[in-house]
Amino acid sequence: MTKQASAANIRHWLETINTYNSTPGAGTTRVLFTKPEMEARQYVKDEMRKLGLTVKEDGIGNIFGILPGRQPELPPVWTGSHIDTVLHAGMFDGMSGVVAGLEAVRLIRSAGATFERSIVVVVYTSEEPTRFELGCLGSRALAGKLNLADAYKLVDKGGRNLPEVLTELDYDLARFAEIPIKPGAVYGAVELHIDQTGVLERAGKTVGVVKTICAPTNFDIEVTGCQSHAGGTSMEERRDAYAASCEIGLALEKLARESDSEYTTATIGRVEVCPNAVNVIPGKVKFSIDIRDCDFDAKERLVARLKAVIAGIEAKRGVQVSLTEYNNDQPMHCNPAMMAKIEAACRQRGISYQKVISGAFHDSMLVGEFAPVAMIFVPSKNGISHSAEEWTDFADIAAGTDVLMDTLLAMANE
Ligand code: HGY
Ligand code: MN
Ligand code: MN
Ligand code: MN
Repeated sequence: MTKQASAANIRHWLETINTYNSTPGAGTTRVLFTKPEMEARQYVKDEMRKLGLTVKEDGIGNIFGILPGRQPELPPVWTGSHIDTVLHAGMFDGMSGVVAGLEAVRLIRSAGATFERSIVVVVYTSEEPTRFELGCLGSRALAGKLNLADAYKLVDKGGRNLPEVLTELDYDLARFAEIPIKPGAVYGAVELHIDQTGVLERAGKTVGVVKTICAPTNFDIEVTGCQSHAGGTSMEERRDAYAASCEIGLALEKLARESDSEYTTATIGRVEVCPNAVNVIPGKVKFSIDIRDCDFDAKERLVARLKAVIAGIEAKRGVQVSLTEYNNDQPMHCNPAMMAKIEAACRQRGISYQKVISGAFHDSMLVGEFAPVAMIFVPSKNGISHSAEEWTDFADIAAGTDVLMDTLLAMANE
């Protein structure tokens, strides 16, 4: 189909969603099930209905906007992404994929295109770990990897667990068991997302065809030393929990840099120093570890090496280290046939593209547990994301949407 996606439409939807924000003037913050996020959900559902989509929602708040095909009993084709954000974020991470899905189905409808399988635009609940420290809650539940018992273990900083929050919002917990999707029940899922690196921009390419989605392993780590006087305790006799933590951090960075896999990252993003006082040697330090890799075995090898390094630091410094793994996801390889469709659409439209790896995880990482997946990346300016500086040209999202539309239509007629 030659129809061109409208950059103006895409801009309008993104700018309107962006008004639902709890930190105006300091980037965009739309945390799961807070007022701005609920308002944004309502706006997207209203826009889906204006497009003639049938709107449904499951027991964890995944939203489905359904455009029926001529054979709606066949496994449908999905597209979509998330509308929740990290703190002080930009306006494109996640939202671009939802809006591209809306624009793709608008074009398909207005062109009167015929297709057999239904096409569904999905808003996945809580892709970001912002509220409950674990990402992809909606897609994780769809993949049967987050049941109600697991959900009770998710507690936010206010001490409220996910089922409590869902109940307060009138979600029926009895429906939680209905959420998982059986393998084969969805024909395939294509997600458009911003690149969140500088790879496409530097290469001068408009579209990234994702080969593999890296997966995180997450730890909470607690280092316990001996809190004591900053002046009275000599350098030889102190057991400094912060210095030990720094040594662990630098060792982790070195292990990630020296990894033999195609793409590895390791990040310490959250640190708490106790008692956090100028003249007291920290007795306890708690921090997060986020390790990503495109190869699960390489990630496991890195974790084993890290644990060996930590044992050495414990002995040398006389500290105790507790490492609690609370998540260990599998990297997701995208479906080659779907990737080929995306590439064919790019070639046919004269849109430049290249294959890429996603260092960021996405809902497609979990959706791939029950359906073949593919992702279409569009360039991030200066490679910046998870920041108010995040930017992607609307024309690039429109080009990606054209490719998305072609791919969805091709799959819906298979
Ligand atoms: O952390 C991630 O990769 C994603 O942006 N939530
Ligand atoms: Mn409007
Ligand atoms: Mn993100
Ligand atoms: Mn995202």
